[in-house]
Amino acid sequence: SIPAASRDLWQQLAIKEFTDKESFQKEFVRHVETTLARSMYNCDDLAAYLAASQSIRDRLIVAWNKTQQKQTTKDQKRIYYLSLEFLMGRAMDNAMLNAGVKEITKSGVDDLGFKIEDLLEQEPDAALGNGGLGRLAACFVDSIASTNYPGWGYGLRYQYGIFKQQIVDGYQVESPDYWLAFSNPWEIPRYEIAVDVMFYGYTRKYTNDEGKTVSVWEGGEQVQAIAYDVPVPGYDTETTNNLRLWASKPTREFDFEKFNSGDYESSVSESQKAETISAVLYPNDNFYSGKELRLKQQYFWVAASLNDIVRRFKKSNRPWSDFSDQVAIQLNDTHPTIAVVELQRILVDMEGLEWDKAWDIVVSTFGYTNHTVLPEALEKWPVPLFGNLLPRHLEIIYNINLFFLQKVEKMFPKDRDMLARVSIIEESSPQQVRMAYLAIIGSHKVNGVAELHSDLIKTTIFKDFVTIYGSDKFMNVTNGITPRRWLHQANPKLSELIASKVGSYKFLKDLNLLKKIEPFAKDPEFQKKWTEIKRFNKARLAAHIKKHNGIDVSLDALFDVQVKRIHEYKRQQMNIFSVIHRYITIKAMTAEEKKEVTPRVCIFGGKSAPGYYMAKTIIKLVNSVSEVVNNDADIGDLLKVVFIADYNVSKAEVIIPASDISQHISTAGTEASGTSNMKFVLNGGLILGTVDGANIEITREVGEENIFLFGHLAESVDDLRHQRRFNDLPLNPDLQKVLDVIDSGVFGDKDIYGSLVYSVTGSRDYYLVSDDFQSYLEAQKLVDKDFKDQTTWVSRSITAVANMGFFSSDRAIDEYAESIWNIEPVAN
Ligand code: 475
Repeated sequence: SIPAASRDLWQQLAIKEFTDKESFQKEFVRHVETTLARSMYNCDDLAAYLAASQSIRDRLIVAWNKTQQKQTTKDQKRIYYLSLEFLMGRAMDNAMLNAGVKEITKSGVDDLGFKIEDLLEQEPDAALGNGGLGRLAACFVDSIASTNYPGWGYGLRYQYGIFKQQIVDGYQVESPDYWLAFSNPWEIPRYEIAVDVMFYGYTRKYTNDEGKTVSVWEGGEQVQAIAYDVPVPGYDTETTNNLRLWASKPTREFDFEKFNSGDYESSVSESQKAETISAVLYPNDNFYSGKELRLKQQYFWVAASLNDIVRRFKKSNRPWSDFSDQVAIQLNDTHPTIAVVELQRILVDMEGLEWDKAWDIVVSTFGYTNHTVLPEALEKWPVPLFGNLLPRHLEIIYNINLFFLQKVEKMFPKDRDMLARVSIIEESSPQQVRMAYLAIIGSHKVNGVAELHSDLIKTTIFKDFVTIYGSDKFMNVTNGITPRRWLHQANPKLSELIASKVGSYKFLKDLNLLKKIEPFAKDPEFQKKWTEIKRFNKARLAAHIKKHNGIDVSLDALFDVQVKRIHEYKRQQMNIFSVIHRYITIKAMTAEEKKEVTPRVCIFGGKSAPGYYMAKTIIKLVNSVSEVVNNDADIGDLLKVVFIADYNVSKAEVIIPASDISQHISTAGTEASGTSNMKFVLNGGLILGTVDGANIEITREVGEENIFLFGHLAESVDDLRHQRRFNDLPLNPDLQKVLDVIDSGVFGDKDIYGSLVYSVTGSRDYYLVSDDFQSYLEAQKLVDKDFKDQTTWVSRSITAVANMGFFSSDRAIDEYAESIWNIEPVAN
């Protein structure tokens, strides 16, 4: 640190943030001419984007430094959010908004010959996530900063985020996401913050000086974790938190040895091997694939993060018993569960604590959030693979399991089945480590992400653990979304209109203030403006569709949107089947009957996991139907079908504000929460949905007259599946008609769709498409009818928005802070 005598000078020289247009412009030009080594003669939009970003980033860093200093001085308990995915999207618009410099920047670049909109378009998405889980983490870090909680995110700095999706001949084709190609102004590399992480090797026991038997783990391979810090600015506050992402690098020692032995080539190939750890995001959503590299990623990221957290704690010279008064760690799904074991290892093997003392600290530190009940998504690592990569961790898991099972045995003597059911080790061949069980046992709170989901985990997959621990350990925190990005940035006109009635933009921090627009739901003047804004947003999306799909869509048509990862449980197949039903119905109409049809644009978007055959077939069917329907002269504007390629966060920001109806139609009990449902309603669209996930709570808040619900309830799903499995139930007749049309070859060779058709017929229909089809079509009819009465429709839209306050991620974060993390905001 700087000698006292020089500190005054430092203080005088402290960086001043730009505060007006002129000072921004100075910074901008300085970055163009020095940082980028360009001039006014060769500054294109990309260079201008980079220079503007650098200027804003400098500002964030000043706020970031102040925040870190303040948080260190206050020394309050911090929350560390461990997530393998942070689906951040673009940073620039959000940074300008949160830092309150949007107007300055906009007019600043305007004077200099640039349009801010063009600059924003230059930024690649930070697409370090698959879908809901990753985007939730991004909303959460925004809210943690905006509500002034001291908190860090920890993740991996993937060189390649989620793949880019192209549609070729109707099929999804994947290509790499080169998001770092033009440098990333939003990260600060911290080469000095490097952590060595070990894999493989062996364990050894020895007796130390005090006569205690201790275990060591040694002889493994080392890789280095390098920190990259991404400032996370809060909205309308100086608080700027940190998202620390780790990248893998080879360790110097390792290279050096090889190099000295003359084996230069293999030393370089070792380096490449080390770098592959953080190279690529696994592109699966709601699906577990047991690849060794994935477990390596998990341990690499967890070990680096815990090392960082423990190092920070040790600086305070507190006793270990204070650890969980200073540190809360949230596990975003089971992906970071090895952290439970790593902390126990640090405390026992490295710091010499007694097992029980250490274990109390561990359990009071961790909380675990479950995001899915789908069995194919639950992580189970084969014991041989696990023990080879992390031998000491496996031993510790066996110990944790032993002590846990002893406790269970005492509670339920002679219940062998219970012991087998709850053991962390599944007795299959090979044996498997059940990560969700380890997460439950190692945490003081376990939560689901919407009420139904939290109830379901208590009565199904984690039932035995409720019996063992009691139900207080299990709770619900319904998901939320950040209104900054998902209302103000995505829909600035609607935000402005709302502000005109609320009296300010305070609703962006206190979303319950939306209630104030409810009295205007039937106000003709307000309705007119509301309608104009929806139309403006539809025109913006129509332009995107024209540009990328070459399809003309009418703004008078009902925009019907289903955008999310493609998955059988989300039932995009049911949606496209109903589109085909609509198509054949219209085709069979007389000219007179056609006059009564509500014109529709059916918009689909979403990526399939590269190895998910059924999801890929659904994409192909949507594109084939699009091809046929859009070119059928009998149909005209009555029906258009569009597949928007490469759905991502920045496309969502354009698509969501343009919807009249969005679909959230998962088989009841399968979608844990859903968060896009919240985004659509917040932007004035209504929902067509099943009684699933957060749809249920949205209904409670906005009123059942303002949502279109259909389908069987979660409680009947088991019965229905049973009946399908063991009885030869007839297929829904309307669905049969649709499948017959597909079979006729209208949408291309019927063999392409063979397995998709097969999956919804007879005893196979696991997601109950056939059972829900009738009620789905009826709900669709009601939508068509209701859309014709625009006055009522718009008042429903306004009423729904007015009642969405609950779904702010600020509320969700307050709930976590209060009932799981036990942390307080740092006063400004
Ligand atoms: C739910 N992803 C949504 C959202 O809580 C919910 C799982 C394993 C491996 C890789 N990715 C995953 C998920 O499980 C996931 O995204 N779950 C989603 O979490 C936030 O709103 O209903 O499906």
